Amino acid sequence: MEFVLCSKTMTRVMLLLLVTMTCLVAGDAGSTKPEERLFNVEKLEMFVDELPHIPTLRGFHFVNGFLKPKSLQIGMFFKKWKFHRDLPATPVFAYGISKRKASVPGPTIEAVYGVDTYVTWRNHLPSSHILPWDSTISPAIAKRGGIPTVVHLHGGIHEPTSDGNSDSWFTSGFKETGTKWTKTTSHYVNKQHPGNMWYHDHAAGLTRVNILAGLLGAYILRHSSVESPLRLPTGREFDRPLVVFDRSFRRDGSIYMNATGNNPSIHPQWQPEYFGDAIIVNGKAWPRLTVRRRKYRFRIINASNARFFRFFFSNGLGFIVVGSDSAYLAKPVSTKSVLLAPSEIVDVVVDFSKSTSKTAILSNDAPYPYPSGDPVTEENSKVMKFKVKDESEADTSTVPKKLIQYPFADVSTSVRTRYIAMYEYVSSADEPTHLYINGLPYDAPVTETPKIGTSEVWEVINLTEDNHPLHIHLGLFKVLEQTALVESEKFTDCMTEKNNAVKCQISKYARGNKTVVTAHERGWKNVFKMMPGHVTKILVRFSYIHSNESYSFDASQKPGYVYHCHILDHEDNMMMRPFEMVK
Ligand SMILES: *[C@@H]1O[C@H](CO)[C@@H](O)[C@H](O)[C@H]1NC(C)=O
Ligand SMILES: *[C@@H]1O[C@H](CO)[C@@H](O)[C@H](O)[C@H]1NC(C)=O
Ligand SMILES: *[C@@H]1O[C@H](CO)[C@@H](O)[C@H](O)[C@H]1NC(C)=O
Ligand SMILES: *[C@@H]1O[C@H](CO)[C@@H](O)[C@H](O)[C@H]1NC(C)=O
Ligand SMILES: CC(=O)N[C@H]1CO[C@H](CO)[C@@H](O)[C@@H]1O
Ligand SMILES: [Cu+2]
Repeated sequence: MEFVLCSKTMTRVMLLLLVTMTCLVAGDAGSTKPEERLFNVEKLEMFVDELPHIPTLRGFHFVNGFLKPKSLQIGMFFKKWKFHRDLPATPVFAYGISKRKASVPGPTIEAVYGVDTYVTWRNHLPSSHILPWDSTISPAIAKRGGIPTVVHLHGGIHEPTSDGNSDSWFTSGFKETGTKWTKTTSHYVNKQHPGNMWYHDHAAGLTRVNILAGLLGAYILRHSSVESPLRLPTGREFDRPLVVFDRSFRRDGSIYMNATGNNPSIHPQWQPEYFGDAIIVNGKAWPRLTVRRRKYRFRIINASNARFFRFFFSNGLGFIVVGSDSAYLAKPVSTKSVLLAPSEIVDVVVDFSKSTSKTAILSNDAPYPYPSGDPVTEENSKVMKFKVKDESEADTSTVPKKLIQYPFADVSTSVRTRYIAMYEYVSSADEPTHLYINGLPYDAPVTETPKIGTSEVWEVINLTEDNHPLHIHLGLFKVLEQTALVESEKFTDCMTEKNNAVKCQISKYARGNKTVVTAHERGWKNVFKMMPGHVTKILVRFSYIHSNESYSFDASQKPGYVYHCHILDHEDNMMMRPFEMVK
């Protein structure tokens, strides 16, 4: 059985190596009942663990009072992690400066504007994975064993050779490297606008399992002359990243991922979307935090594989949104709820002096899959609890009426329009088998070559039933409008046959209702939710957003960049395309 499933894309030699690692895991799931071994998270008491402070690493240092570039060494280690007081310790892959200090999420890297940060990412992982993986979709297969990894700084504007291209993977000790690997140290120039990024694994076909295993962390870029005048809440206690993701566990504490694919004869393990039962914040399931009656800034990063979150407070407390994925908004936006797709970031201020009760539960009511899936359960409707202290106190932090106004950008700055169509393919049993952008797999030759320093309009056509968060490396974008397709079946038929939006007369179909882009999502972003059955028009800028200076590095180098769906299970199964910048 395993042999038949796995031999499809493998030689006998590779098979010998992989049989134990992959195929047996897949086979194992069939013979014993995995559900019997699942940990019932309903048994975990919520809000018993304190919200951890994630360790921080400075990506700069002071020499004689001057800020100087810093070189960091960050390893990937196999260790155990306590996700909850009453859950046995979980084997994870964690980033850190040593095995002992490695954490899930990994250390928060703090960088400052204009000071280069260099990171040598080192793979110290064992020879086999802690999660099942699917060799039929993974182009990253280490012939000599080991786990391919590569790190992408999400939201970063930096050279292609430091972008963590999916084919630039490497195994433990750099024993083996992917086809596009060039060097051991990544160079993050930090010349962009201040804001929130995150780093995570990006190995071809393995991203979903490597991130699920724990390989992710936050990266904050600060620019004090721009940010200090805003007087937002600052400091370790009042300005905190909240890294949120979902996981399921087995009774022994290990992370549970279904090892049987939805189309096992095609892909033995791959499933179109991973959802976990427990909601984890900064490495603890449903933690709690005691807060003072004042303002706090939370940089909320959605690091789930596929779960969307719509956050709101149980006691009606609101959010003041000050920034999105990587950039400040021009003006703060007050809202009672925020919808976050996988890998989207929202930067909010919460003023607990306005709380009318002693506790505020951060909650979630997004169906999964979003938007048409199951309603949330009791467990995944709760995220964490804030206990608000009684004493009122003076608060010198503010939320100014104006934040940071970046130069005006509209369609008039666009030099061309591209059509980007999202396709899902199904088996005869009507189960998803894989997803493509523009009808092409990731490894087909480059078709997009934007010019450095220009802006382009991309019309993203979602021909599937899911909401796909599109992420573009290097470029930032503004969402211009989302328009429903009319007679979408006719249009889909044409696209399925011709794969050409112009020939299929998109303008004839893209004239349905327009969905209003919420106020806090009108700033610069690097991920946005592409609604099913809609055309989403975005303005993509291939230069800095805060100045007209050209990139301080050569963006036209190989291997270029990528754009992809950030549902990791989709990205791994080919919903990703390369692009190369030209001068
Ligand atoms: C695992 O996935 C298979 C195929 O989709 C499904 O039949 C099975 O019920 C799943 N197991 C669990 C525990 O969800
Ligand atoms: C996080 O991102 C995942 C996938 O990218 C998405 O499915 C999920 O809804 C998001 N959750 C939040 C809280 O934004
Ligand atoms: C467009 O919006 C109107 C008003 O809300 C609604 O009546 C109509 O059904 C919508 N049309 C489509 C195609 O969804
Ligand atoms: C960049 O140049 C354009 C056109 O000259 C101008 O409108 C825009 O304000 C400039 N942006 C910055 C940040 O200087
Ligand atoms: C759920 C949904 O609206 N799906 C639509 C996605 O787009 C295709 C093509 O326009 C439609 O056929 C689907 O109905
Ligand atoms: Cu997707």
